[in-house]
Amino acid sequence: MPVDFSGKWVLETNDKFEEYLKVLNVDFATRKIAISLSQTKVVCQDGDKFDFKTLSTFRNYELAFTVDVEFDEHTKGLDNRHVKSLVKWEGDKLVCTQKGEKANRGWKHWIEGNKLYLELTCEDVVCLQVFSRKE
Ligand code: YOG
Repeated sequence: MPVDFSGKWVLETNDKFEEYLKVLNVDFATRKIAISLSQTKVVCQDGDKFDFKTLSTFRNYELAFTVDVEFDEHTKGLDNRHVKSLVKWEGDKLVCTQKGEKANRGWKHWIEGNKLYLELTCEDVVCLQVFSRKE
């Protein structure tokens, strides 16, 4: 059975998120709000087609893509940059590289047990978010 990320996931732990925001040049006030937020990930997967919604009371972010197809991503409402993104499978991990102004930027998603993991990387900073299934 191939992996299926579909579902509603709620953030449980968020290690080094503020460091990640800092390296993206997110200002102090926004960082303080962002680190206090509960985040929900709503994922719809249809084979290699994905729709990710990251929801919070402060801002929402939506990203739709197909694996192995490069696309232009505007991180609107986040750090507001334009990057060229490409998502690939590495085994059962979904690995995104975000080419642009910031070096070594990207993310990885995987599932282990009943948890969804998200590793967010920029330059030398790695943030680890762990989500558990909602309802
Ligand atoms: O997810 O790219 O799941 O798109 C936010 C990190 C915070 C306010 C999470 C709002 C970027 C602004 C999305 C939080 C932080 C902070 C809820 C990460 C930058 C500025 C939207 C992401 C991928 C993988 C799918």
